[in-house]
Amino acid sequence: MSDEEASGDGTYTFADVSVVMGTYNEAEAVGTVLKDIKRVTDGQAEVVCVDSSSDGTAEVAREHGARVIEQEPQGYGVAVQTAITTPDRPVIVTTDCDDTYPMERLPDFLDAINDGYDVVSGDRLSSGAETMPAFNRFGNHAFAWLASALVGERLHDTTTGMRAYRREVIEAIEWTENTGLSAELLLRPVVRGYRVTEIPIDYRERIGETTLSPLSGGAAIAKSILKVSLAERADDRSVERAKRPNRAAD
Ligand SMILES: Nc1nc2c(ncn2[C@@H]2O[C@H](COP(=O)(O)OP(=O)(O)O)[C@@H](O)[C@H]2O)c(=O)[nH]1
Ligand SMILES: [Mg+2]
Repeated sequence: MSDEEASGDGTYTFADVSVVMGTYNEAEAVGTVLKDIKRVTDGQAEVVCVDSSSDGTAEVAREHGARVIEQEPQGYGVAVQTAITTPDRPVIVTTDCDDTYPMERLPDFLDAINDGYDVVSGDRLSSGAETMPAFNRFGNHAFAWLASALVGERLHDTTTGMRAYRREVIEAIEWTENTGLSAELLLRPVVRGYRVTEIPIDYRERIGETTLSPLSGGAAIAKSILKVSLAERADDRSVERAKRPNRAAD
């Protein structure tokens, strides 16, 4: 039996899953999130927190059995890049540590991976996301429209924090973005032809204060979407060109 097939029949269980997150002064929320993960996965999922807090989040996370990696605060994407590249389990789930994402849906994410998807993205916007501040909701819809137009595929929520990935996808791609990492983690696999699906999820009100500024954060995300989509499209075209037989006129 290989490591990749812990249940013996090629179907992943929560023993094959790492749930990972960046944590930045989330002491109020971290206990709730980690308890939910433990309950829903029967304590089988590994939890990795990349922590930059000064409010005791790391201690609470350790008390709840998480593996904690301490890091200077350098932004969302720096923490999440460390978080997704740390586990050696075959399925990696990202989430925020603010109690906004429904951990009770973890089984649905795992089911979609077991159905053959490489990336399963939790779409907050299709169900309304009424708990999201209106400015953010508007911005997130706009990002999804922009990204959809650029990659030529309808995507509903490009900035969600809750996704499941096969580890091969994480390892095959070089990740470059910080605030825009969430969009990058969806767009590069889409353009490269990985099997990507979105599943609608509910989104709860945050416990504690947001760490991201909507204005400067929003500008950084828009820039990442443009940069990543255009770079991927250019690569896509050069692959197409390389596949074409040589012609004398070229
Ligand atoms: N380690 C670390 N985590 C971060 C940093 N910035 C944001 N996070 C975490 O990343 C997640 C997303 O940030 P959040 O404030 O929820 O952004 P929002 O969902 O857009 O409001 C949260 O769990 C934060 O604690 C950082 O600089 N370092
Ligand atoms: Mg959040």
